[in-house]
Amino acid sequence: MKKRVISILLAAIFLLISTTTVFAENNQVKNYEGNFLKESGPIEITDGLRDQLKKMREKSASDVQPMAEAPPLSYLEVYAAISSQNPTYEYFTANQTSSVADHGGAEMYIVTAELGYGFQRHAKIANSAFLPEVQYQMIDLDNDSIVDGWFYWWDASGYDSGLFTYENRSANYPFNTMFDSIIIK
Ligand SMILES: [Ca+2]
Ligand SMILES: [Ca+2]
Repeated sequence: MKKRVISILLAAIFLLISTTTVFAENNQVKNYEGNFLKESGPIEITDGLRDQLKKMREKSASDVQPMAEAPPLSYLEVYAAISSQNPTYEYFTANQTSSVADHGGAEMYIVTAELGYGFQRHAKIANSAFLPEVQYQMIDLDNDSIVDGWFYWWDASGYDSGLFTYENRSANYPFNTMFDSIIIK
């Protein structure tokens, strides 16, 4: 009787562990519903971002991962901004602390880039409530259709300026949190 309880318990624990492990995904896209981002054209992977992501990936490749398990976050940055006032993407470098362009107007979206998989994404501007995520797009560095990282578009429409902050927490071990911020002028 006791043995049976233990084996049910073990099965339950196994199920819990196996269902909480996040696996790497194929080709993922979510499209924004409005016109503004569609009309503004696709976002680019700048040479700077590509170099940084490749460097990070080589570094983390030495940490052995179980097959197909989604890798934890190893890189995260505020990557670009676009707004009615500045309707082409302004790309930020990794160490930039403020936008160069003056953003704002009826619509404004801020794009974050990250390598690995997170599950607790929080973006804010000027101490706002959490901003809604309106679009995402996978980053596939080696064209094998397995997602390496993500762009997320955060809706900051209605704000004229302020400190934009973004953090995310890894979906798998070691569940690390990464953070970045930039001042939007
Ligand atoms: Ca890939
Ligand atoms: Ca502004």
